[in-house]
Amino acid sequence: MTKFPKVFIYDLDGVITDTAEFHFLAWQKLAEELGISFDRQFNEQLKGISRMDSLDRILAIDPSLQTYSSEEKEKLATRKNEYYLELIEAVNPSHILPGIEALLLANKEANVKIALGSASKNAPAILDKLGLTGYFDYLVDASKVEKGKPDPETFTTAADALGIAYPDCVGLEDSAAGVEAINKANMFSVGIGDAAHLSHADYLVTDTAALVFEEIIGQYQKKSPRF
Ligand code: B16
Ligand code: MG
Repeated sequence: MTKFPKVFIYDLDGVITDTAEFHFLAWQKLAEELGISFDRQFNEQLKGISRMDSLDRILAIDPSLQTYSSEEKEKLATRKNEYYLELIEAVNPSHILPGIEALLLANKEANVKIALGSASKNAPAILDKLGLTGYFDYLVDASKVEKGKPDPETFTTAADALGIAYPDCVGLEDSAAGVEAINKANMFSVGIGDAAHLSHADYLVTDTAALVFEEIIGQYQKKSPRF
């Protein structure tokens, strides 16, 4: 019998909406205040990574910035989040990336469950602002996991909560760390973005507008002997 996935687990930032850009701008503002700078190329490695891990990677750019106590680092991370919250204040349903709502509807029509697998503590609030919360059967955000991406826990937590075996899951991600997490969970990975960062995805599309439900299912079925 042809195998059909039972759930799609969506990353949030960079997949459902382009908050990845706001994370970049907020980190850049903090970095400038600390006298360091980084570009979009460097930012690729921050995608999907937790707030504190991102700060550690930024501080590592300058060896003289290794002296912060954990309390001071908490304050820096909070300051970045304040910049980020200002940037996302105006987020509304028009900020849903192209193709995403059609894909969610296709999930519903095919009775394939929908979960969120995000590293962001702000994820539930952003889903609400986008008006998408009602589509989701289960939400995993940073508060539900101990180990962030590239550890598979974000994705396995969603599957476990829904009682679905990992090979029956499709994960959608824009980050290298997230695709690695999906693969490690023994799920089918859909990468959204650039082959330079996401060549390890089972199936890669350049942007969300290229996501087509039937195509993802076809690619999943081609690869499913792996599972
Ligand atoms: P917050 P995702 C991730 O979300 C972002 O990609 C990453 O850049 C961010 O540092 C992380 O969430 C934590 O976000 O500071 O809002 O808790 O891509 O996994 O949906
Ligand atoms: Mg992301």
